[in-house]
Amino acid sequence: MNPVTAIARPERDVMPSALPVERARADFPILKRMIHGSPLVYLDSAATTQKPQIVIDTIAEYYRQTNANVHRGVYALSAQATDLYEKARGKVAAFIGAEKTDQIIFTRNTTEAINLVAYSWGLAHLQTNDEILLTEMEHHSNLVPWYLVAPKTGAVVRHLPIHDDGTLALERWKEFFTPKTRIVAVAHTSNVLGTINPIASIAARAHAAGALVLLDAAQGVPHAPFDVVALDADFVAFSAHKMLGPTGVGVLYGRRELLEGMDPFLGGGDMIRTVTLQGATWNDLPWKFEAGTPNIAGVIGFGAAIDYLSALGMDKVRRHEMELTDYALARMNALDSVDVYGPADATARAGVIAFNHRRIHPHDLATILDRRGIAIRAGHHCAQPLMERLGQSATARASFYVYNTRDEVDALIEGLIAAGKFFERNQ
Ligand code: C6P
Repeated sequence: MNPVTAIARPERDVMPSALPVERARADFPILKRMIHGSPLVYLDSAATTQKPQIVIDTIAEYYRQTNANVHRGVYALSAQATDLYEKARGKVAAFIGAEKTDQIIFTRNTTEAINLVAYSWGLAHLQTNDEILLTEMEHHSNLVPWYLVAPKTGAVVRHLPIHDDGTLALERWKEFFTPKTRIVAVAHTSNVLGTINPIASIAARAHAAGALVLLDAAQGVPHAPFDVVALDADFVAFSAHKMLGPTGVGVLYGRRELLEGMDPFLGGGDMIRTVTLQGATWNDLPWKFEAGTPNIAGVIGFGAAIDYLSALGMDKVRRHEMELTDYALARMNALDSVDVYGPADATARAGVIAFNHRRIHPHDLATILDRRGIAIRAGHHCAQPLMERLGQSATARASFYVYNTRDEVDALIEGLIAAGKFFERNQ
C-alpha cells in the first residue's frame, strides 16, 4: 500500500458518540500539558487514567477540611471522615450492582484484591490435586498469586488456551475444566488483546460443576455498565486508578457467604473485634479484610470518580470507546506496516489495541511517538505468557478513555506513518 492510501481516512463514519468529549476534556487539567512542544495525546489509560478536577479537588478538600482517622474517633471530624469513607463504599456497591455495601472491600489495587482471595480462600479450601483454571491471556496479577498459593496446597494451575484471534478457546473447556477444578480465575477484559470474555457463560459452566469464579475486572469495570449479579461472579477485583480515581485504592467484591467464611488476609488494627493475650476475633464484613489505616483520602476521591463516571453514563462511555476503537482499528488495518492483535470486531473488544510495527521495535516506536507528545505503552504489559502465545517479546499498545478523540487517533496514525518513514531513511 502506498503512503497516500495509508493516510486516507476511512469513510466508515459512525454516529458521533453521545459522550460530551470536548466538555469532558476541559475537566482534566493534565490534558492541557505540552510534551516536547506538542499537545499531550494520552493513549495509555489501560495503565492508568488521568484524573478530573473534581477528583483532585475532593482529595484536597478532604485534607483541608475533614482529615482524621476513620472508625476510631468519637469526635466530629473522625465521624465526618468515616461517613465520607463509608459513603464511597456505597457508591462502589451501587456502581457494580452489589446487593450489600459490606461486600465491597477496599484494597490497595486489583493485585492485592486477587492476592486476598488466593491466600484467604485458596489456602483454606484448596487441597492436593485440586485445580485452578486460569487462561493464557491473564495479567501477572491473576497468575502469580495462584502460582504462590498452589504449591502451598498441592493444587495445580491450568490455563485455558486462546485462539489466534485473541478469543478464549471455550470449545476446549472440557479438556481444561475437570471435576477437580475448584476456581476459575479469568480476566473480564484483556489488557492486551482488548477481548471481552463471555463471563456469564463461563460462570454458568463453572457453577454447574460447583466451582467458583473470580473476575479480574481491572479493564472491565471502568469501561462499561457492570453488574456483578447478572454476571454471577463470586469475586470481582478492580482498581480505582483505572477509572479516573487515585492510585492506592482497589476493590474486592465478594459473595457474602464466601467472604464470611474466609479468614482475614492481613492482621492489625480495625479488622478485629477483640484481642487478648491468647488470640483475637474478627470484625464484621467488610472491615475484617481492611487491616490498618486505609487510604481514606483515596477512597473518598474514588467516590468522586464514580460520581463523575455515573454522570457521564457508563453506556455512553462504552459506546464512545467502541466507536474510537472501530475507527482506530480501521485506520491501523489500512497500514501495511502494522500488525494488530486481538478480535477484529470493535463490539467484541474494549478500547485497548496492542500492535506492532513490522520494522520498528515497540520501545523505539513509543519513544518516537513520545517526541510528538503521544503517550503509548510498549512492553509485555505484565502478560508474558500471552506474549509467548503471540510469538512476540513485546508489543506497542494504545488505549482509550472518556477524554480521547478521533483527532488523537489520527495523530497516532500520522505518528506511525512518520516513524516508518524515519526508520526507512535511517537504515
Ligand atoms: N494493568 C496495564 O498497563 P493494579 O496494578 O493492581 O492496579 O492492576 C493490575 C492489573 C490486573 N489485571 C489487569 C487485566 C490489568 O490490566 C492490570 C493492570 C496495567 O495493562 C498495568 S501493568
